[in-house]
Amino acid sequence: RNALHAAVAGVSTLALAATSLGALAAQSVTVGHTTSDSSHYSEGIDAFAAKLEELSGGEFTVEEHPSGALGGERAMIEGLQIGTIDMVVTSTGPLGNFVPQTYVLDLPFLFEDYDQARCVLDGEIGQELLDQMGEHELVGLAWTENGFRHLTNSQRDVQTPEDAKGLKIRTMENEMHMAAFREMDVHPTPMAFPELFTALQQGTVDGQENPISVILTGNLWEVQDRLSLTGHVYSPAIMLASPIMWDGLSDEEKGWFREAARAGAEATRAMVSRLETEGVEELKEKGMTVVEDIDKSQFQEAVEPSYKVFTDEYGSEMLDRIRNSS
Ligand code: EAX
Repeated sequence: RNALHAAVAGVSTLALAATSLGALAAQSVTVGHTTSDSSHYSEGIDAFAAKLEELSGGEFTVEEHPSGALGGERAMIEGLQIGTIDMVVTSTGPLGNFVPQTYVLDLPFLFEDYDQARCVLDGEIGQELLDQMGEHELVGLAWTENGFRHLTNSQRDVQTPEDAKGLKIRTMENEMHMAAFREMDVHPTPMAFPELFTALQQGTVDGQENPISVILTGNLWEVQDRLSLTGHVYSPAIMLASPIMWDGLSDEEKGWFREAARAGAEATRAMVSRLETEGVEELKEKGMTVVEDIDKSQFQEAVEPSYKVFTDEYGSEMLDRIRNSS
């Protein structure tokens, strides 16, 4: 009986040892983003984590840091370059400061709908832009999505560009977005996302613009009572990795990351699509006045001169390719 006991104890000790060896060997991957843990990015990171753990047999685990806990998007991208963060899900907001080729994606009214934007990003053009990341000490794993951006403010119902004139609007730290708002005689105030809620609460700015998911899951409806469904610009998002982590991976492991990132993007896009309608209803229930009847062509006309700001600096080749791709 003692011998049996000893044998059983031995087996469980062995099993324990194997488990802790496994745990030791598992590499934790830190992923940062600015949105909340109920957001479309978080949904994507959950799907990414599940897929990566499955493909790697538990070799990698994912540690999510939501709500800007690791900083704003620009600061996190810098973190990737110096290796203090392994991965980031970010909008293209500050990305053009690092990879100017991506500015083309931030032009207002460039994409007509989700299908067109997703198709371009999943095709040759999207792949070329992902590859560009490599020349700027970044690794582009997959395009994912933030969504079409809509305008909110605390002052008045905005239905036309005329209504928006004179408002102080927080924008992302993005030259193209700022140029577009300047053309509308709106005062753009660039700011990192983690500072936005307080700025709205304290009235430092009158409004901001973001996709429905961000307005809803970031609780911006608590400090903004008017929403205009302007859909003035498509906001791509990207899953980026640090080259410092990446260079330590084998080709097989890199393949797992890429495949998992695509699974993450799919989950994020599904949630963005769902909230584009359901989320607006929820925001109404939370007390926002929603201006739905917007003549987008008026806004489009108002921001049109910002295209020249872009082409003067970066030419029109990529722009033409995107336009011809639909
Ligand atoms: O990427 O800064 C922003 O308004 C972004 O849309 C947000 O951080 C999610």
